[in-house]
Amino acid sequence: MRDIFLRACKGEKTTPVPVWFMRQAGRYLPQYQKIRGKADFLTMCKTPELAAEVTLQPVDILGVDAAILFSDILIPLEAMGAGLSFVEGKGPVINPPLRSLADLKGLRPIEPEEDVPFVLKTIKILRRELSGRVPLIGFAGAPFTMATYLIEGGTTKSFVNVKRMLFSSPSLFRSVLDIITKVTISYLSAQIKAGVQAVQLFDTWAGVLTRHDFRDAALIYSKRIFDALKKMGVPMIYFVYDGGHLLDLIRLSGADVIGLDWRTDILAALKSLGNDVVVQGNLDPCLMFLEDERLRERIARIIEQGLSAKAHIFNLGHGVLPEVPPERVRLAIDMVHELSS
Ligand code: 1CP
Repeated sequence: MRDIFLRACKGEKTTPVPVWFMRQAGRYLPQYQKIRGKADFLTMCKTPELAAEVTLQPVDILGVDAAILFSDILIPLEAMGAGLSFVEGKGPVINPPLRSLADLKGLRPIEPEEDVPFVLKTIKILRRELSGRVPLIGFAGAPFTMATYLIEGGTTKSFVNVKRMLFSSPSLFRSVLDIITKVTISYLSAQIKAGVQAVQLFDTWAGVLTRHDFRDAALIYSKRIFDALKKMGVPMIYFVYDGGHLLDLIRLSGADVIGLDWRTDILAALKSLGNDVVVQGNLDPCLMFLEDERLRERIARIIEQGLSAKAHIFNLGHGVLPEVPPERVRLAIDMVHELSS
């Protein structure tokens, strides 16, 4: 197997540097669009053959060094009893949103084998199909980010409902985080038992918190998840989007790898993290539109900075944009390999 991704996760400086991209499966790929044209997004997630097929597309087409399970962070919320849908042009919707103790009582813990068997089946298909190629990454949303979707009922710009609950009903909010944390531990354990070789916890919205609130409402729950999974022995990645002001706290999470968005240079991030850490990132997804030579310079700069960390996994600072031509993505991956060899 091409194992540079797993070796880098464990702290080895590899040649070349491994690369994979968040949202590497998705709308920018015509091969994805073709399948998506026949099935809606939730059906794709729940049909193991389709989910496995789109997971493999970037491995086959782009030459990435890791596959990431095709699913969504919100899938376990549905299994917990929340009403989940993906509305065309609008994104995820949770209806009704969680606003009271009575709403919380409607949520239950999950038994992954019974409640999300399709995820585990997808993983088993993928391990078979990937054998001898690249490792498979599993994932989940971190508790604060999951709570945001539950309480806001979907995407938000103001975070007014989730923050209002955090500040005005702290004990209710803690109960929401507790149940999500419990579910996430059993969900990720099941993914690992089914065969994923690394896990990433996505904390997409925790960056809206002050340091004080991040510690109380995000970090301790994410840390609980990492502490519980540590004994399973697979590398764990923590990605907090827009978390530049939180890096020294993120370092305390217990994750093996820290994901960085593009706002903080790797060298600046290492001042807060210390150099004895594995980092993942952090090309601005919009730089993929640059002409070749400028793109090469930007990639070279990130690889150079990554050398100051214990080890480096190349990635974008957030997901691949739907507007990016697949040839650009392929070119960027080739450049990472070439420039770090
Ligand atoms: O075809 C479509 O219309 C669906 C678009 C889509 C896709 C391709 C959604 C809806 N989710 C996904 C896949 C997905 N989501 C993956 C697959 C693996 C890969 O990376 O290739 C992963 C890891 C996610 C994780 C995810 N979902 C996150 C965390 C990462 C991030 O982007 O910050 C979040 C916040 C979500 C929620 C979600 N699901 C879908 C969308 C469009 C969103 C974001 C909505 C928002 O901005 O609030």
